Amino acid sequence: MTGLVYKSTGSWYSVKTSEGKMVAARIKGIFKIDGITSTNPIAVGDKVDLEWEDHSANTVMITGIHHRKNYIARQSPSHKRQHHIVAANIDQSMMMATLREPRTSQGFIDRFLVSSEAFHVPAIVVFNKSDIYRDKEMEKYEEMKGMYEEIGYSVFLTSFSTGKGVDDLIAAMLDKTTLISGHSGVGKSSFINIILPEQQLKTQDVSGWSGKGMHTTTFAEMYDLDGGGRIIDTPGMREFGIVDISRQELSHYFPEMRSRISDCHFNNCLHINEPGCAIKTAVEEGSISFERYYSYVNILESIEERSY
Ligand SMILES: Nc1nc2c(ncn2[C@@H]2O[C@H](COP(=O)(O)OP(=O)(O)OP(=O)(O)O)[C@@H](O)[C@H]2O)c(=O)[nH]1
Ligand SMILES: [Mg+2]
Ligand SMILES: [Zn+2]
Repeated sequence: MTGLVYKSTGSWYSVKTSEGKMVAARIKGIFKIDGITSTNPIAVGDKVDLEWEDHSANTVMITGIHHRKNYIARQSPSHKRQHHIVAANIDQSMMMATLREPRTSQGFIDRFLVSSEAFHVPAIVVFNKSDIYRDKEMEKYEEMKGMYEEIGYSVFLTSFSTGKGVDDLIAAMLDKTTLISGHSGVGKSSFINIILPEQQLKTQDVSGWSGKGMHTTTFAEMYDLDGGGRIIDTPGMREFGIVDISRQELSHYFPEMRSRISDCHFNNCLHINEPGCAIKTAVEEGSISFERYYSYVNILESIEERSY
């Protein structure tokens, strides 16, 4: 019997069997997958082999894991040297950002985009809570929309309070497995409550909003979409720790840099102060956004600081 993991809460997993039944599963034995150390051997989206443990109690044992098409991992917040696999076998990743309550920085968005590029998962960017944007946030949104669309990312403006932009976003998820990520309080669970009203996930109390983020969602969980496709809600995160990218390859994960790297004078150019750097020239000419270059430099420095 095989199954698909819909939720992982640590030692127990919710798995939908190939017959369409939701069961509680545990791991049998020790799993070592692809030689990577992760804090969670099995993640939401994994396809697994199952054996019945207790038929009447609906519990099963996970006895094997199928090859992953892909996965998204980030640095475990508690053990920096370990990976935390957020989800496996996904078709696209959605960065849910807000420009107010809370404000998502471009640095955070760019780290997420770099990570998606590195894991070969197409990414889209959503700016939610448009109903509370003032002129200055709308200007910022227009600026970021232009910047991201120019380099190939789709950008959406939504409000889950008014319903603005929701239909377009739903259309972009049809027949795909989409992973939603973003800070706590941006509206990830609210979105799922809109598209799957029967779920009614816990969301943050409006009156309790402190600007700090209380992480209402505590575990990643996958849901089936009515029209086909799946969506994975995740707990909000404060920072996005990038894993396994070397300084040398970082610029390959910036689409606007990738196409220009071969024009740099040195083939190991890090695009900082090397002579004949095509990336720096493009930034000076305005064909690469300064803000994106700034994110690049920041991420590069964070890789350098890592001593392992
Ligand atoms: N004004 C406004 N509030 C929104 C919108 N979308 C969601 N909210 C509110 O924002 C708060 C946080 O929403 P959640 O859906 O719980 O956020 P989350 O991203 O799931 O947060 P975590 O589970 O902590 O990661 C709730 O009070 C929502 O009602 C929106 O478009 N506009
Ligand atoms: Mg949530
Ligand atoms: Zn260069």
